[in-house]
Order: sequence, then C-alpha cells, then structure tokens
Amino acid sequence: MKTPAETKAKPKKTVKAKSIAIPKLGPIQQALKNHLIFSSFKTSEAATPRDWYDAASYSVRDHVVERWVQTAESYYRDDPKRVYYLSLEFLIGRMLSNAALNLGINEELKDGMAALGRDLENAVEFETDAALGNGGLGRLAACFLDSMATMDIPAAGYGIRYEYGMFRQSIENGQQVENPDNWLRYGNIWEFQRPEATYNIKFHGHVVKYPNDQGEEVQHWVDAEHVIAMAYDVPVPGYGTDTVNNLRLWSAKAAREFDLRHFNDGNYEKAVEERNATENISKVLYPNDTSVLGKELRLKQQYFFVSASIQDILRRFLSTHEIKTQDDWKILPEKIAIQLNDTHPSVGVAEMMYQLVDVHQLPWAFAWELVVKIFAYTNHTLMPEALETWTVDLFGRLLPRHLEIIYQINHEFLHMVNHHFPGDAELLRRVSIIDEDHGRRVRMAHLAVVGSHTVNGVAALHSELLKSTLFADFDRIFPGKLTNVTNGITPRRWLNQANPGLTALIEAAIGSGFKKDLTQIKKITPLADDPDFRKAFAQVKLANKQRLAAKIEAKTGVKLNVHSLFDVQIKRIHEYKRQLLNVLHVITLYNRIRRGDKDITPRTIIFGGKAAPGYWMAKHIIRLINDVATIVNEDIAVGDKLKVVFYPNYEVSAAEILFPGSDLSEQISTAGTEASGTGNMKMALNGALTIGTLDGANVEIKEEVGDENIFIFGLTTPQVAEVKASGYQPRDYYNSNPELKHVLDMIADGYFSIDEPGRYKVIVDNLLNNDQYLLLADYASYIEAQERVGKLYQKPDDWTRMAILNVANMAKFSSDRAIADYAKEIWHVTPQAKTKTKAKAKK
Ligand code: T68
Repeated sequence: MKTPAETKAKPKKTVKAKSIAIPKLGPIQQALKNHLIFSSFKTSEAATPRDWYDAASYSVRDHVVERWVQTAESYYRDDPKRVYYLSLEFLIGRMLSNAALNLGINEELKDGMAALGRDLENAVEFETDAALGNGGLGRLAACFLDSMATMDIPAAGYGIRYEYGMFRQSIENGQQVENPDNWLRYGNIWEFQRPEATYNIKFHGHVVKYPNDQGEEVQHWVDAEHVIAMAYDVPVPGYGTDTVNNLRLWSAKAAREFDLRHFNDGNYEKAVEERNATENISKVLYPNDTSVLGKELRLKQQYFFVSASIQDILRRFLSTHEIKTQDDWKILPEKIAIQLNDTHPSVGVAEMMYQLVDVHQLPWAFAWELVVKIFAYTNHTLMPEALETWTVDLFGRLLPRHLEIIYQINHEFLHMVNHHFPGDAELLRRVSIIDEDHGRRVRMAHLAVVGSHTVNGVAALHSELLKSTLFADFDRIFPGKLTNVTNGITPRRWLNQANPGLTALIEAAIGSGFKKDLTQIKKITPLADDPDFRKAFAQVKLANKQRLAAKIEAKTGVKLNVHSLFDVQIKRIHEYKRQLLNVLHVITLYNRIRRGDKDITPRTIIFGGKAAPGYWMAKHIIRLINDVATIVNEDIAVGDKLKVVFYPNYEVSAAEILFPGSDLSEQISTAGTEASGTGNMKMALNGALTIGTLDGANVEIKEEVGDENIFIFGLTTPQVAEVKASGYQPRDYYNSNPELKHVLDMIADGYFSIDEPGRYKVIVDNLLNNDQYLLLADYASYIEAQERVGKLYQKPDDWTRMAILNVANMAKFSSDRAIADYAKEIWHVTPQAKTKTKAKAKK
C-alpha cells in the first residue's frame, strides 16, 4: 500500500517547463507584404481583394498564435481546473475583425493596409461567416468562448467542424430558398488541422460479457464499426489579455480509405461508398432550431463529437497526472468541469461512464460519483417539440453498450427515488430516463439532469418555469440542483466591433474600461440629460441607419427613409416568436395611413430570419411578409410613411449591421415561450428601445432599464395559462375588434396575394380556430403599445434620452457576467493568474 502522499496525483512532468521561444513578429505592414507573397503566392499587383483579406488574416493570426502557444503552455505548466464547453453548435461569424480587436491591433492593421493602398473594411467583407449554428444557442456558445478567454478562464470548446454550416437563405418570388453553405470553399485561415489528434469512435456492434483478471463479469463492446474523429483547432483570443483559448472541432474521417476488396474487383463506387457514408457524419449542420427530427445521423453526430471530446479530455488528464490507483482518479472533478449546451451532448454522461468503467476499469459507483461532480447541463427551452428523445431501438442499434449503461443509471436512479418517495409509481413513471408510454424512448433531458450536479435555465423566468413545470419532479428529488444563469452577450463583438461610432462616443465620455467591465457603462447615465451628448448619440444612430439602409438597398432594391423609425424583428422564424403579430401591426398601420389618419409616425419595418426547411408554416409566414411588403411598398398612397423589408440571409455578419441600425427592438413572443432571447440584449446595448412581452430576459431588461424606459404589452405567463385553461376563443377577439377583423379579412381574402387569393387562408383559419400563441388575445395591447412608441419617436430628445438609459443599464447582460456566474456557482474555477499582460487594449 502506498501512503497518501505517494498516491496523491501530481503533474507527471520531470523537466521544468520553459517558456517557448517564439520568433519575434515584425510590424504588420511588413507581415502583410510577406504573407501576400509567401502565404498566397501573389504579387501586390496581381493580388485580388480576397488575397488582401488572406494577407490580413495571416498577419493577425501570427499574433494570435504567439499568445495561443503561451496559453497552452501555461495551462500545461500550472495545471488549473479546466472547463470544457460541449456544444453541437458554435455560431461564430467572422473572425478577422474580432481577432484584431481583441488583440488590440485593429488600428495598426487598418493603418498597415492603408499604407499599402488597401481598405481593411473592404477586405473583411471577403470573410465567409463561420455559421456552425442555428441561432441563439449557437451564438451564446460563441459569446461564452469570447468571455472565457477574456476572463482568463482555462477553458476549451468542443464541437463539430461541419463542412456545410447553416444554409444560406435567398428569397425568390417572396419565398425562402435554401442554398448550401460551402463556407470552406476558399479555405479557412482560422483553423489548424491536427492529423495527429485523432480518436476512434465506435458505432453498432454488440455487447458480450466475460470475466476480467479478477474473475468479475465485465461488458465488452465488440464488432463495432469504426470512424475516425480528426481535430481542427480554432483560436479564441480574449480581449485585452494574452489568453487565447482553443475551440476544437471534430471532422469525421473513414477508418479505411477504401474497401480494397471492392476496389480490386473493379467496383469503384462500392469502394468509396462506405467512406462517404462515414464522412457524412460531419458533413452538414441540422437546420432545425426548435423541433427534433429523431434522425439516426443526428444521434451519430452527437455521439461522434462527444466521444472524441471525452477521450481527448481524459487523455489530457492522464498525460499530466500520474494515475496508478483508483484513489488517484478522485481528483478528476477537481481538474475538469464539463458544461452540456442543451441535451445535444448529453450522451456524454453515458460515454464518461463507458470510459471510466469499461475502458479504465473503475467500479461503477465510484465512477458515477465522479461523473455527477463533472457534468452540468444548461436547458434552453420548454417547448415540448424540442425535447430530445430517441427510440430505445435506434439507440440500442447504434450504441448498444451505452443503452445498457443508461438502463443501469436509470435503475439506480429510480431505486433512489423510490426510497425517498416510496410507493409513488406515477412519479417513477414521470421521471424515468426511459419513457415507457411512447414506444420506449430514451429521454435525454432526464439523463442530463440525473447525470449533472447543476442544471440551469437561461433567464430568471425560464428557470422558475423549469422548476414549476418541466423539471418540477426533479426539483423535489434533487432540491437545489436547479438554478438560473441569465444569458449574456459579448460587448466586444456586439458593441465595440459592430458599433464603432457608439463605442467611440462612450469612450470619449467615460474611458475604455467598459469594454472589459461592462458595469462601468452605467457612468453614462447622467449624460442622458446632456443635450450635447444626446445630439452626438442621435448622430451615431443616424449614421448606423444610413449604413444599414445602404446595405438593404443593395440587397433588396428598396430605398429607405433613414428618418423613419426603424422597427426591427430579426431572429429565427417561428410561430411562438410571433412575426405574424408584427405583420398584423404592419397591416393595421397600412390601413390607418390609407384611411387618412394624421399623426402616423413614418416607419420602416424590417424582418430577418431563417425558417427551418421543413417548417411549412414558418416558410409561409416569410412569404406573407414579402407579399405584404410588395403591396405596401408599391402603394403610392403610402409613400414614405411605411416601408416593409425582409432582409435575406440573416447571419452574424448581417446582425452586426442590423442591431446598430435599429430604433425599435421587437421581442414579442408569447409570455412563457422564449427561454431568454439574446437579440433583445444586443438591441438594447446598441440603443434600440424594446417593445416586448414579459417573456424570457425581457423581464430582466425591464428591471434594469426601469418600467418607464421600455414598452411592455400583452398577457403575462400566468395570464396566458389562465386564458388557455378557461377555453380560449380567438374568434371572440376577431368579432369584437373591427380593426383586427379587417386586417384578418384582408389576408384571408387575398388582398396581398391577388394572383392566388386563397394563399393565406390557412394562416387566418389557424388564428381564428386555434391560435396556439395567442396573437389575437395580445393584438389590442400590442397595437396600443406601438401607438405609444410612435408618439415618443416624434419627440427625438425624449426618445434619445430613453435610448441612452437603455445602453447605460445593460451591464447585467454582458456574457462576462454570465461566465463569472458559471465560474463561481457551477464550475468552481478561478481565472488563471497572469504574470504580465502583453496585449494592450486599444486606448
Ligand atoms: C435558444 N434556443 C432559445 N435552440 O430559444 C433562446 N434547439 O430563448 C435563448 O436565448 C437561446 O437559446 C440561448 O439560450 C436555441 O437557439 C436551438 O438553436 C436549437 C438547435 C437545435 C435543437 C434545438
């Protein structure tokens, strides 16, 4: 037996780690010239604008890599607890401007380009967005990476390197058309392939039992098919720090290039078939953000990236800790924390058990204790159609050993529940990881809850609803496990980068500290009453609206009046988000203008967002918006008073233009349906006023900015429940509100679809007979709130004052605050101490 001191795990290294010698980097202007020739093989005469983008990226990348190497080295040397953020989606957007900004070299880069006769702003447009995500959930992951690096938290992201990201949307004849997102066509300067970092991932096969050395029966997963996961690393530079964290994305490679038997038989197609099927795993992102399809390939994607990540995490742990006895493993939860971004990576709970028990031969109960200390799970939705379940049949065919592991976890869990709540068979049925009522299915959310020490919702209201509805039983079984961490957004991308005008204005007033510490932005509060500041603020907004209007005109041909109120709803298209309610308002305004109402504030109503390709109703809503836009925009009686545009292919880079150019932020989901929303935060931070329901993080935005600085309308969550419980009759609202009736009749009768009058009847029928999201119940209240908005816009000073107060009160919604909450309450990690900070934040 060893003494405790001997068994205490310690870093294995024998040599004292030295700082790595990195060649000195010269001035950027020189780097640009060098890269043009040495990396792109182009003379400056022959260089295309894209070549200049490449040269700029390589030049900035050198500075990123310098810090990246040092960060990796410091983590290796100091062996801090690390956070691993597992997410099937990372909606990153463009990297060049963000990297230059975070490193504090954007001015130098701009000047370097200018000295060579090139415009940086033009060059950055050549970067294709990294759109490896659907919407809020994926973008949240990207904001969190930025904050973790900025706050020197030893963290890494893990995900999939999709060959095709979120589809590109075009609008043809008013309808959404999906085009493949071939984002890697011109290569990707921001990734590093790691052919040496590969793992074997198993699928199919079956489980056999035979005794181990100690004579105990153990399970073996045999006859499985193998896929190789190959790593691609993407740097994540923090702002104003030397920390550059890593995002590791996995790509599927066939274990065998070709099946040589077929190849030799001359059957070439058959020979490559298997290879193609394997590599399909990382081919394309699923474009559904709210409903799960239950497709086998999706589960394969999940297991593929989770298994590779967990093997990689354990390999790293084992390479830095001497693990000889079972006891040595006890420090595992002191060294790693794994965050599950929704249930998509929740098979990780079973995979960690598989690795610890089957591969590393730890006893089951011991391994389980470690697992629950390691994992935490974030829930992003209450919508039943988004809750992942897999049939036992599919799961067992693909991952036979993991299904057994899940059965065992469930068996022990139910045993425990039964012990604490004896005789409650209904409770057992409700909380079981296996749903027995719908043809036996594995409930991934239950697996995630049972396998985690902490489960969080993403806004206060959402977390309360989790406790009182979806996870009410679990809240009883595991008191204290459920908690809240309200979402946040990174002020670097969403203020500094997207809105340089506003950033400069704030900086001139209060200094640059707010970029890294958004609580400082509160200092602009008194300036809301300073006429000069207000004037400057309004000028910035106008310039941003001009920038947006130019973009919209280029994309859609619609010319906008930049002095009209820019009323913007940009997000995925979904019935619960109620873009249709916004359309009802558009038509109401249109009718009021046509009947000659005076005192109508000129508006431009802008929509943007993608519909899941299989979501017929969402696509039909896009079509309706475009049809309404055509009629309204061409009506000479309307003129400049109302314009409607649908901004095609809403993506991160588009959002960076749209948020700063918005006056009004539409956050109008049915109360209780939007978990948090993050666009609401980006809007307010860029000086847009919110019209919204008491849903998601709107509730907290209202608390921060004050009731008088936000336009709240509509039913509250308990009222929604009451209306539904008492037998909601949408038709009553139609019958009792002539203005609403007129609007709905116009849509139903083909006013906006003269070529096919019945086109939208189904939409109206659905509203009149079902109206699941209570549009008609909220219509009058919405219209009334919009009238208040219109009136206020006619008093520019009051409007601007309110907008400034919104910006001033956004501190809470920095993702730095969210990450500080996770670090303290969930991960129990501290920032990595820094010896010196080389990166100088731009002053
Ligand atoms: C969003 N969820 C929430 N899901 O809707 C939003 N889902 O309220 C919240 O602010 C945001 O998450 C961040 O917490 C999503 O974006 C998805 O994209 C998604 C993707 C696949 C499957 C299910």
